[in-house]
Amino acid sequence: MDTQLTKQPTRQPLTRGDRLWASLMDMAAIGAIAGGGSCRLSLTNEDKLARDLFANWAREAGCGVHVDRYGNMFGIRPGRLSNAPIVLVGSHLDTQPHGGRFDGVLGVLAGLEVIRALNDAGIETDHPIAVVNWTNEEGVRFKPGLTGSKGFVGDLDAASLQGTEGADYFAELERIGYAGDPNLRLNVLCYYELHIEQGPSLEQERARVGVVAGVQGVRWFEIDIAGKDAHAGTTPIVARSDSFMAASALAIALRQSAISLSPDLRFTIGRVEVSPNSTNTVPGRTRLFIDLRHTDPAIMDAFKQTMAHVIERVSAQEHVQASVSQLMDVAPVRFDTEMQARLAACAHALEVLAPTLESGAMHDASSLASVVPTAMLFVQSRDGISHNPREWSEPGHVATACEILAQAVLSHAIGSMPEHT
Ligand code: HGY
Ligand code: MN
Ligand code: MN
Repeated sequence: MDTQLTKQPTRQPLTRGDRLWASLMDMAAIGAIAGGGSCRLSLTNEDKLARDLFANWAREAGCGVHVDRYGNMFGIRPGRLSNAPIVLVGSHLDTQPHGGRFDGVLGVLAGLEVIRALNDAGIETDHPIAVVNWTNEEGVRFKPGLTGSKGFVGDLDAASLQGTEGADYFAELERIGYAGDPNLRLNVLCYYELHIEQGPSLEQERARVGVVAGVQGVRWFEIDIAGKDAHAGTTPIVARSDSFMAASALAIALRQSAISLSPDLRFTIGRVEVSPNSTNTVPGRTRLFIDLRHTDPAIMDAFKQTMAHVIERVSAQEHVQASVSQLMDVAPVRFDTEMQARLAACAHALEVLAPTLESGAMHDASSLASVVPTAMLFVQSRDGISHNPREWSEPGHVATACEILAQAVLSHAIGSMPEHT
């Protein structure tokens, strides 16, 4: 039972949770999949439709819409001081293949709701406020993930961008009409990201929202295993150089290594490519894609060393050649403590419990935190489920979080702290 049901905000909220919810559901209809989720892989036609809808909404809200070299979209609401740095708020519209309706989308549309609400209230701010849609946060179609936000902060080697199905990132931007201005630069005061927790903590604490202290580090690797294509019927097992069997032995051995290193080390193989992918051919090539996460880079360094030894041992025993490459490295981040305090103060002013917690999931805020003061607010996820069509957050929780976000953003944009600090 939600402990805040008995306490109602003492004043009229600035934002409209019903309007935000309606926009969430309208956006969810683009790329809708069975089970109530959405599939909008970055730079696909579904992503284009979502971008078009977001751009229309932003223009209707009086924003100028700007696109940068990486396809990041910025809806900018002017402030009184046109040269003042921008208060930036947003997240991503791209999804996982079996994505939910809230991961990323909530942060973009809550940012839009903040702008809509300021328009309704006739509030003019000193600083401009911009809502952003970052490109390819999920990293499904192109590696690395966090592509747009990494590009924005200058932490991306564009030449290293890889299309997982061979697509070309910049050609796809061109194809969907979102090849932006390579010279676009924004002067950002600070960045807020509202996101679903994607984990169980807030539900366990019976809290609607939580202030995020930091995000664990994330590294992606590819292990490319070369064996030998062979006939399934005529080749004795002992005579094979079977890349898939080697991959299987590696996967189990590496998982055991991860468990032995640290119970908090998150080791995942979510993508495997087997070639030639034919039932009656012993596969000559298998590629494993690893997602590794921990708050301590030294633990991930230790795993990397162990992985090299395990690959050497298994390759010898399975008569294959294997190479490993690192596809992404997102350092652990700590968010701005003053901005965390603002979020907590805004929650307090609404008489809402807002515990502090760590993020197991990665976010574009990890990129922004390297260049500007950054903070995140989480909304409770039912059963902690995400990257799954069953992802769900309560409308009341979403409305509360959006109101807190609006108050925090406004406190920067008009240059004053909320009460109760
Ligand atoms: O992978 C993540 O943690 C994020 O949800 N894309
Ligand atoms: Mn996300
Ligand atoms: Mn995600």
